[in-house]
Parts: sequence; C-alpha cells; structure tokens
Amino acid sequence: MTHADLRSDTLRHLEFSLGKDLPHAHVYDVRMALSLAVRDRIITPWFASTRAAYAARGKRVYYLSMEFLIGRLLEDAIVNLGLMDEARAVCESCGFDFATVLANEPDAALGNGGLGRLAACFLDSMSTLGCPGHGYGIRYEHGLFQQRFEDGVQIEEPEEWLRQKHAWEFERPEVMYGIAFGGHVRDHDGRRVWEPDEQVLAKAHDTPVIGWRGRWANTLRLWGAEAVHGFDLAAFNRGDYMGATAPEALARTISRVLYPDDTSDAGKELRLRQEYFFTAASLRDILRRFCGEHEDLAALPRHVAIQLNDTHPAIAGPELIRLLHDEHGMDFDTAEDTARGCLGYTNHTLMPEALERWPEWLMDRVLPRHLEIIGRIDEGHARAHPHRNAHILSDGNVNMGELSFIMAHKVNGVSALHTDLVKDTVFAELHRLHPDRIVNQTNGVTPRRWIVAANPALRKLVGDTIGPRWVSDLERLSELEPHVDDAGFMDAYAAAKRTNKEALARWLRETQGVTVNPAAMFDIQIKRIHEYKRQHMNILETIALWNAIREDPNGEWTPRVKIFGGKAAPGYVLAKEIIHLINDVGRVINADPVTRDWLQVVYPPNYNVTMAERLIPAADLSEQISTAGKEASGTGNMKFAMNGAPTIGTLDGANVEIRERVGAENFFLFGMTAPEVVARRTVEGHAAQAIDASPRLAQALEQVASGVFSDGDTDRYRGVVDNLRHHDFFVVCSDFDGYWDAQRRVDAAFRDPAGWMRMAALNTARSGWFSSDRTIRGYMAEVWDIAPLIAPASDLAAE
Ligand code: B1H
Repeated sequence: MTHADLRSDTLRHLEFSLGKDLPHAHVYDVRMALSLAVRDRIITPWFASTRAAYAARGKRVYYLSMEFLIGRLLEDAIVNLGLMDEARAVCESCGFDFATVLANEPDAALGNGGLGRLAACFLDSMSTLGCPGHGYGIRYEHGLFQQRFEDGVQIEEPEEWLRQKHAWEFERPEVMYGIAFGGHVRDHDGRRVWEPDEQVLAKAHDTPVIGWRGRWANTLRLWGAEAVHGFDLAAFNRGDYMGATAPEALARTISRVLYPDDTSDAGKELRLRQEYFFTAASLRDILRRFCGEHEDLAALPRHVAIQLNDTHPAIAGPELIRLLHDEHGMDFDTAEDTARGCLGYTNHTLMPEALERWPEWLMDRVLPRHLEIIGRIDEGHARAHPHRNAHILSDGNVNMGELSFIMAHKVNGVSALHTDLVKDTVFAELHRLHPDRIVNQTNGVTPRRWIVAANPALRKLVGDTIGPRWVSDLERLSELEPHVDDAGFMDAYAAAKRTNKEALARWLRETQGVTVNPAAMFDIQIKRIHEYKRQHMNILETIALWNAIREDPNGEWTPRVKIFGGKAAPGYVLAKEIIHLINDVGRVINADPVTRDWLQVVYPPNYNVTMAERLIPAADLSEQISTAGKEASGTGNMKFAMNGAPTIGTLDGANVEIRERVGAENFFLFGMTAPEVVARRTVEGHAAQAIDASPRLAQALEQVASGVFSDGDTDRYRGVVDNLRHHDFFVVCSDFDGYWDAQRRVDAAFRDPAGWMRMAALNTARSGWFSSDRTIRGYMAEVWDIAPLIAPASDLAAE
C-alpha cells in the first residue's frame, strides 16, 4: 500500500464519508477520513483472522473486563500496519500537521488505571501473537472523569468521548440480547425457574484490534444498554414528555458511566447491574458462537477460555451454570465442572476495600436465581472440604473473591511477590485445598504503544542498532547491551532522551505555561492518587529538599523537576487533600528565587494514556514508592524502565522483578520489605517514633501543619498530617529517611551524566521480559491451554 493509495482513500472518505472537500476540511474531518482509510486496511486481516479461527475449530479466549483503557487508536493502528511515513505524508500533503491530526482523537478512557490499561495491552499482544480471542466489556458513554484544578483542588467534569463519532467501531444492531433482572424464582415441575421482572437490551459494538504488521486481528466487543421499549408514546401523547423518555433513560443508565473508583464501591446496585449486564451478554454471545460450531456443551472447556479480569465479572460462574443447567438441561454438577473448565480468574489487588462483597439481600433482589446457585456452589464446596472456613456466603455477604476462586480452574496473581501474597493471605485456605490452582503471570506492557509509538527517537536508535525484530520479540533488546560501551551509541541514546525531554518541556510551556530546564532531572510519579502509592511521601521529601537547599544555597545540588500526574477517586477525601498539597507546595516552591534553578514541581491536570505517552519517554527517574506488599504489580514501572528511566522504588509488586532483571546497581532501592511493614505496624507509636528520629521529616510535617503552603491555614492539611502523625498505616514516616537517602544517591548518580546514561540504557536493554507478549504466552500455556494460529514473529525473515 503506497502513500498515493492512502491519500486517495483518505480524500475519498473525506468526500463520501465526511461530506467535505479539502479546502473546507477541519482537522476533525481529516482525522476521521484518515482513520477510516486506515481502518479499511484492517478489514481484510480481520476477516481473514475470523475465518481462520472458525476453520481451526479450536479454542478461543474471551477476556472479560469492566475496563479497557485503550486511549487513542489511530497512531496505534498506523504503527501496527507500518504506515507511519505514509500517514504523515498524507496529512502534510493535505496541509495538516500529523501530530495535530493524531491529537484530535479523543482519548478513550474506559478504565481507571493499571487494570484497564493491562486489558488494552493484552488485546494488542493477543493480536500480535495470533491468539484468537475477543475482549468483552462495556461501552461507557462517559469514560473516566476529566480532571481540572481550581486553586489546586481537583474538580471532576464528565468525559464526553462519544460526542464525536467513534471512528473505529462497528455497531451491530443484529447482535442484541435481552438481559434480565429482578423478579422471583419459582418451582416448576421440580425445576427452579427464574421469572425476572425487568429487561434491558445489550447491543454489540465491535472494534477491530490489529496486531503487529497486520498479521492478525481480534475483536473488542463492547456492550451498550438500551431499553426494550424505547419511547413511551402514550405518555408523550398525554403531554408527559419527561415520562415518555424515562424508560430509555433508565435502561441506558447501565452503560452510562464508568465507576471512577479503583477500589470498588461495594454495595452500589448500579455497579452490580453493570457487572451482570456485560457478563451475561458476553456469555450469551460465547454460547451462541459455540453452538454454531459444535453440538455438545460438555465440550465447552475445549473450545472456550474465559478470563475474569478481577472479580468484576465473577457472576460469570453462576451465570454459566444457570445457562447450562436451567436453560440447556445439563445436570448441576456437570454444569459447575464445565463452567470451571472454562474460567480463569486474575486477582489484581489485596486491598481489603477492593475485594468485592455484595449484600445477600441486594443479590437476591437483583439476581435471585444466581444467589441460589451461589448457595449451591458453596454447599458443594463445603461437602467436598468439610473442615474449610472459607465461605462464599458469610455474614450476609456474597464474597466475590471466594466465588471466583472456587469457580475458576486457574487463579493468578500479577507479579511474583503478589502471587506469593495471594497464596499466603487472602486465599491461604483455598490455596491449601487447591494447591495447583494459583499460578503467577507477571504483567507486561505492549512495546508497540509504549516504545514504537510513544518514543520514536528510541525506536529509531534501537532499530538502527539491532534491526527491526525486537518489536515483536522484545527480549532482543538485550542485543543492545554490548553497545553501552560504545561511545557513539551512548551519545545517540543520550540525544534521544534529550529530544524527548525538550519535547516535554515545550509541551509544558505551551499547555501549562511553565518553563522547565531540559538539563534538569525529570523525576516523574504518574498513577492514581492513593495513600498506598505514597505521593505524599514524595511531596514531603520535596519540601525537605527545598529546606535543605535554602539552608545551603551554594551546596552541591542536582537540578530536578518533580512531575506528578494522576486523578483521585471523587469520594476519596484524603487523596484529594494530597493533590491539593502537591499543588500548594508547587506554588510556593516554584516562586522561590533561591531554589528555582534547583527544584520545581509540576502537576499537569487530567493525566491519561496520552499524557503518559508524552511523559514516560522524557523521564529520567521513575517513582515506584508504594508501601511494600500493596502494589500488586504496577505496569507504569515497566514502561519507564524500557524507556530508559531507572527506578527509585520499594520491593513491591513487579519492582522486585524489574530490579532482578535490570540489576541492583541500576535501581535505587529503599524501604521496608513486605514482612517488615507488617511487623512495623505492630509497634505502638511507630509513626511518632519515626518522626522524632527524623528532623527533616518533622520539619516538613510541621511546615505543612502550620500553613506554610496554605497561606497560614492550619486546617487545610489536618487530615493528611494527623493521619501521618497518629496512624500512618502505609508507613510513610518509617520509610521516609530511607527514601531521602535513596534520593541523594540518585542526585549523586545524576551528576555523572555518562554513568547515568549507561544505567538508563541498561534499563532499556534488560527490560525485554516485560513485554505483554511474554505475559500472554504465559496465559496461553498455563491458563488457557491454547496455541497461536500464526507462526511466531521470530520465525519470520527480517524486513
Ligand atoms: C488494580 C484494581 C481495581 N488492582 C477495583 N485492582 C476497581 C480494583 O473499579 N474498581 O472497582 C478497579 C481497579 N486495579 C491494579 O491492577 C493494581 O493496583 C496494579 O498494581 C496492577 O499493575 C494493575 C494490573 O494488574
């Protein structure tokens, strides 16, 4: 496909799909026309993949996830199809700047953070590897809220990504299922029959997901909710205009908005309805596809692997049993075993508040038949294991973690440490009863988006140095390793980093009105705001550093720009206080002429996938400072490492494995280990003790408390300060000095530019294992038992 073809196709779409001619086209029109022209090139491989999967009569994977944080899709598609130069030329020949065209696409934020972004990376890797499968989720009308700051305070505004037509999706009005809720269960000739009293329609919307070099494409199918009877004409005729649209509005509520909390809002009925809505629609779709190809439902596990992305789709277990037993007449125990043969469950967190539990009365009201089935699963498990304590139903709650564990043939954690903790803590007893069920699958990220698309400077250097094959075989990055002793390579590596830093500095100036020095260290912490992620420890260390520089302005300092990004759940008061504090500290420090050349704080609002793509390639230092034992894996940590930013971090989540691979000497470790944290918490007054022992921390806390950053307001940060002084569950105080010391080691290392760059380059060269291709291969072999339908990219001739 040549540039001329892409251009004429784009112009054709501009005219016939957008109804515009070039002289009158806005950037929106060009972006849409180019997207449609690119999309056309996905159709053939997409059909071919669908046919190949059908012909193979083999197994397919169904990845069920409440969240798919896909971000923008145009550049991704262009990268995977190898159309970068062509697409750029098309835009330029139409009189538009390529970057501006790409930036016109809304960032589809159908997720909160790591869990949703992981699902998106997995889709890319499944298509790249030729693993036949579908992603199933919800087509939220409003994705994650948009964040802005008003006097440093987070304000949430609705996200409107569907205001403009979504270029990548195909609406499938013919794929529509009625999803039932409520009602009662009655006995009917000795069978239990669910008589629901409500129905909502689930309509399919498909987005093709193209893999690297366009060799395979899978489908992301998102369900939108619609009313069975959309418009109440009788009400309208009575003059009741609101009433006339009420049924439609009510039904649509189900897919209206993504819950913005990354620790679940337990007990919210709408959330339970969302979970059942998309899970039930997906299972109906899976069974329809299966029944079109096979006769015997007992063969389901040989053809269907369903992965539950956390417990959010956990109702899949009972729903699949209900379909097989109630609707297809399979006996209950066989139905249960068949369902288990299909299901895998990924646990993403040990945070107690994120472990979903539904009150039984609520489950009974919304899904009465499912509650009965869950009771029967629980009884069956109790009969098989009479001395067990773990219950699905306990204290009037349905425990979705236990349900998922018991209904899955494989359960996995998302990093080595996390999986060990899953075995030792939340599921200790179930692990003892089912010792072969828990496996580890350390997370990964797709290099197509996180290096090739996000970091063209590094992509070019790597390609020029080791050829093109690393993109689908990321362990080949290790071939860079001998080059770290080559001055020419290292100059080019440093130049690439500098290019990215200058681009970020330009963006910060243009969009935030702040000027930063690209020679300074770009120290970046981007992730959801959470006490366990300890952004407050970072800002306290910033205050302490400010104090130290002011005390000794002529000392040997290392210039730093501390960059923060991230949203807080709207109801998480303390997290919002932390955001306010970061902004307040930034306001004061950035205005100080004594320290201005050494220390700056920048917090661009509305962190999202697109912003991550901008920040990560420009980072010098990656902040991964969670309380050990709390971050299940982290995936940002991997993106930073690949892009040549060494980590300052704790032994938590995948940091442990990153450090093992990049080498301890290329990683700034500090802090207590997970068992040390647990022990420390039992020490009475551990926080006060740590504060007493650290004058730096005591001073910083006192400054926050006394209003140095809040115009004398001693109330504003009472929540954060009191919590740290008297409670400090996340042991910020006890880890503070270790963090301070590690930062000073970072300072010293950064003052040796060649040594630093060598460390950065070794991070790139040694992080190939963190490709999501490796992760997906692991799931395919150890959870899904499925083989790829295309030859491995490593078997292909190089370009
Ligand atoms: C992760 C979540 C999560 N763990 C509840 N748990 C949600 C929980 O809407 N909710 O109710 C949403 C999300 N997200 C993250 O998963 C972990 O914190 C990260 O450490 C991990 O890297 C990521 C992917 O495994």
